[in-house]
Amino acid sequence: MDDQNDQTGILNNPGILTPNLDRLSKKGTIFTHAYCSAPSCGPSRASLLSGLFPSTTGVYYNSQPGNGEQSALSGAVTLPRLFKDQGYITGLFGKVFHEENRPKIYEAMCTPGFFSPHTGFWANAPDTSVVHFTDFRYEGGSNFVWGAVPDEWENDEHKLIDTENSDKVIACLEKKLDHPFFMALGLLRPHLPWIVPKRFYELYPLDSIKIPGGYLPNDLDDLPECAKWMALEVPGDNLGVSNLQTVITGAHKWKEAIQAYQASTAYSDFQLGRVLDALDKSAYATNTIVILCGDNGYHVGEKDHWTKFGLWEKSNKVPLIISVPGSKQCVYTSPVSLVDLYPTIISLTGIKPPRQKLEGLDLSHLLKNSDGIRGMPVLSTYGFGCHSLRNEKYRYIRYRNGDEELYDHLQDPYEWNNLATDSSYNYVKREMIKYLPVINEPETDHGSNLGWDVSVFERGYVYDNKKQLRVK
Ligand SMILES: [Ca+2]
Ligand SMILES: [Ca+2]
Repeated sequence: MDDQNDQTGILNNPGILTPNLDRLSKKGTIFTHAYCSAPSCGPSRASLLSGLFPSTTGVYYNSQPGNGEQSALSGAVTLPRLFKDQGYITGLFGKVFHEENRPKIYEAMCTPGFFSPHTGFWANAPDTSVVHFTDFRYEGGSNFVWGAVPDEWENDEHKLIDTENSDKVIACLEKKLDHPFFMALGLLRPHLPWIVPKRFYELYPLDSIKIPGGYLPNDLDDLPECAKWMALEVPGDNLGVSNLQTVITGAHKWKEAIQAYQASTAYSDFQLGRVLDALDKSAYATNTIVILCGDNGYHVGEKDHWTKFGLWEKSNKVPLIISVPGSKQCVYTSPVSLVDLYPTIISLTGIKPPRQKLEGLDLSHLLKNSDGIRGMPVLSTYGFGCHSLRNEKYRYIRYRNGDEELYDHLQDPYEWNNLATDSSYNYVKREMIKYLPVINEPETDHGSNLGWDVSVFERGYVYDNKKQLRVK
């Protein structure tokens, strides 16, 4: 699920309807504190699918290829390639890798007839002039739009792309397959644009929508300048958005945007349910491992920030469920990483490992023992030298210029109180710093569409009283 944050039923959010995530979680282990390696689609997926950290590969941004068939991943064998090379039927449907419109890459990794490349966020989306969409427009990001389409369109030529790709996976599960299979379905929603059938919007009447509990006015006051810049300027790949919170609240669209995001989660969950139904009815019901995950977290106003592209809890926390046939329901609460999936899948399937040295940890022993220990803080990275570490109690953030944040999650789950300048916590910082990556590949390509000025951390910035950044 693309851009699915922790606003799900499985992560204890009353009123958020994800019946199919709930259903899957009853047949496996739910990881209540799972985090991406990078709070952005491309580098997160590159890390998950290669088993390597962004700081090792240098794949930090969406503009960089992250599919393993190109040089940016240093020839790492990606998960689908690993299974294909060892005789599995291998299928990729929708947004699995981030790059759009690269059918040749999917073709190279997949069994003929078992793929449907990522064709972009607007694929199959209706003309916005045809149906009623929000009147919110933001020139900084054409994706930032939402609206409902008629329910009946789902059954005819107006099928949305996630419905269409789910149909393709269902059709594969109805086939008699003469080899074991590895299949990945990349659902686009709840990524923008939030275009889903009307009935999903109707689940959340506008007057039921609440401002997020994690929002605190003036939350940024105790942050270093780099963090303020990251919160307000969104060094964000494809949006180029500046101070989106002010724009959205100024247009009185905060609750409407949250409604659209929640409706998109519900739609994506519905597609998951259709695939799970097909699996349950198939010949593979009792011998298939199912893994459900997001690729990055998502802010809807917390820290005056929208989307992902940050090093806080909200940007990095994702849903993760691993369901192995015959396993019982289990809840694991210590932090784990999506980079752990590669070694875990190897362990669960018995497939031979790739040539690259995997950097995640095998979680398979935790599936039966919720008291087991992963043993290391989880690393998330956004940009060269900008890291975040999360253990059971603390989140420590360190930017490339040395700026820091530290939060005590037992006392402060929303990360409101930055403890980094309190010397009584120096021992915590010293312990965390040991786990920062030793290798930090340079930013070989920070891309023309990033809006990310690589020198921002070195130059030093100040804010004026309108929260606009000015060079010192
Ligand atoms: Ca994403
Ligand atoms: Ca604060």
